[in-house]
Amino acid sequence: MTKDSKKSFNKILIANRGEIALRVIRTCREMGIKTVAVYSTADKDSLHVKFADEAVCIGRPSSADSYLNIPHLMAAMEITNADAVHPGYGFLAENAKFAEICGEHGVKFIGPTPDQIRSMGDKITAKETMIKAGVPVVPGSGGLLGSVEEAKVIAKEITYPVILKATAGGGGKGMRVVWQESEIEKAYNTAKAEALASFKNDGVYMEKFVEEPRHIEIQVAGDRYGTVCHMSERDCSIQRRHQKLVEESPSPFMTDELRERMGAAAVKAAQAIGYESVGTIEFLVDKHRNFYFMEMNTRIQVEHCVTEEVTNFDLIKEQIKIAAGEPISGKHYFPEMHAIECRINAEDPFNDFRPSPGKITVLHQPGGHGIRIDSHVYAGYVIPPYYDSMIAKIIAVARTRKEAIDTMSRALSEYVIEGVKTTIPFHQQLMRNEDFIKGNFTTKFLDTFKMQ
Ligand code: MV4
Repeated sequence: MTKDSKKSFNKILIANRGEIALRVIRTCREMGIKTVAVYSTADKDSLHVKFADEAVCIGRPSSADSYLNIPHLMAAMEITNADAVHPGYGFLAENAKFAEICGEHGVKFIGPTPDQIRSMGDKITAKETMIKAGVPVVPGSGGLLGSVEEAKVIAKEITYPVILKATAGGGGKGMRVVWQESEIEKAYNTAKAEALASFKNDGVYMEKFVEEPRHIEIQVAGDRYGTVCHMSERDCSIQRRHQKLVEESPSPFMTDELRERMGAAAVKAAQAIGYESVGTIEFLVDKHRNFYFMEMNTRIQVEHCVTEEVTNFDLIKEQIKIAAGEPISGKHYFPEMHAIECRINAEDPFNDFRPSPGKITVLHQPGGHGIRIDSHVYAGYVIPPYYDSMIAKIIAVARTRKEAIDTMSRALSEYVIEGVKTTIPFHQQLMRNEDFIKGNFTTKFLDTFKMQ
């Protein structure tokens, strides 16, 4: 740490595991902030445990007993005297109750306030807030559906196809597309049952179904003084069953004019809830370049790295500084490079992406010009079966999209992982796919993609 830089926090506890725990540790070290890792017994040999200044075991392998166990985490904060907690993504990152409990115990939650988390957690409330703020949303029921009869009336008004969504949902659970009136009763009942089972809340609402959209999201940062800036977009259309596999910035579908409009809408969205942290506004974009607010992610995301690479900006550092009360610059950031991220999962792309946990016997990670790898794995590491299967993110950066694809292809050809199956062959084939190379893809792309 340089002499004149101000220390925001003394010690940050990272309530997470894997590559994101390591990512936070790296920035903390650069800022001169001490770190505490927490780990389950399944993660005792994990790199985040070795690289943190201190480490505390918080329980058995299952997430409920460890990374989701609030009393265990609070005890770890108390015994290590941490003055802030970084939740990473997943686990408790968007748990308003956890953020609230941290505050009550004098530990700063590095993220938005509990109220800000809550205001985006319920999708109908979020949508109402966006309508009031003048952010475009997909036309629909406006509120909860009270009956199948009501669903039929509204569907007739907005015209088929329509989509039913859980108000407590997000990320695809409890969603049903309905193409004609004869299907609506069954779809309504199953959407409600799925919502109840997944979220203990059976509230569903309806929207016009946007066919073959792109998923384009805008990174934003806001501070406690009301300043919000937008920081380029990410195209996350390459998804499989609502799991992103590849993200890039800028979006090949973007124009300078659309970026200005979506950026302005994203700023309005964040300002509407007084957002103070880094966050993401997700939009659906149709073929005519109409864009619609989908949801807001009130956390740092897996794919934040592509934004860091195209804007040359450390988003974790910004997130920590905002939490410490520092003002942001207020200027918007535009992509100056092209970055593509491939998620390397321990999954078999030749066998329906089945998880492939186990020991990594041989490992060679690529490097060279334009390559960044964020990963917690090493040769001899055992991938536990209890958590998600992402083991690395590889990010290629270049001046143009074509060069970024070429750099990614080259790096993937150097990648050696033995002992477990990985998604590397999938990414190699994708980088050679004609439609991908042309930037000609929507969220439907992977439905028809076949491994050779
Ligand atoms: C939609 C949609 C089409 N029309 N809403 C999927 C996850 C959740 N965040 C919202 N999702 C969608 N909402 C309307 N009105 C299509 C999807 C969707 C999707 C969105 C982004 C990325 C991949 C997707 C895959 C299938 C469906």
